[in-house]
Amino acid sequence: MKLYGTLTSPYARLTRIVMLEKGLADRVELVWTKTRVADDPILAIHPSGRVPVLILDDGTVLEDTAVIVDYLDALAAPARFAHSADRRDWAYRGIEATARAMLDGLAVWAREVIRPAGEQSPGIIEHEARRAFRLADYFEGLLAKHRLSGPLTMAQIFLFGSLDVERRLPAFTWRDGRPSLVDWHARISELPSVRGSRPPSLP
Ligand SMILES: N[C@@H](CCC(=O)N[C@@H](CS)C(=O)NCC(=O)O)C(=O)O
Repeated sequence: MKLYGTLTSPYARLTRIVMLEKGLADRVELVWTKTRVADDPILAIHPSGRVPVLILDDGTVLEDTAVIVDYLDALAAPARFAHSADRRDWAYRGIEATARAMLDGLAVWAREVIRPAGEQSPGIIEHEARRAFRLADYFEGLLAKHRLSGPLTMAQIFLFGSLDVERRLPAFTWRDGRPSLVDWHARISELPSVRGSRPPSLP
């Protein structure tokens, strides 16, 4: 199967982390592509033009991080992510959803600031910046609880993906005054799956 991503997509990186955590690297070919360009190559793969997208060997096209994680988790036992035994741990599920919301908001912020200066919306930037820093405070206070400190969970993967947006968005200065988050991020960054999911350097 083939997993398409761009060098900058945080969502694509999250699916690579899950692929590595599940020991599936030898079954997945990574394909680096581009989006939002003329003759967008991903449009030849599927009409939404979004990454990540996983093409199964029978040609089935799976887009969306949650669907791809679901598929990869089901492929190799033991189930740990979409199919973990504790999907009915609603306190945890709520936190996972909030970590996902953080990444979704940061993706909007990061996209807004790469638009031409005259087309950017200060209102959207301010709204998303407030959300991102508010959620950084929330997670700073929560790190010791709710499966954020133990073995890697989807909540942790979404939180890592969110914090990692700092590489594209220097204005997201989440490190200031959040020592627990800084320590947590440093530890997660060293996990083999997280290191291995880094995109190759730009040509
Ligand atoms: N809900 C999707 C979001 C994926 C997404 O926003 N992908 C971006 C890159 S980070 C994309 O492909 N953008 C290209 C476009 O919108 O045309 C998921 O979870 O996979």
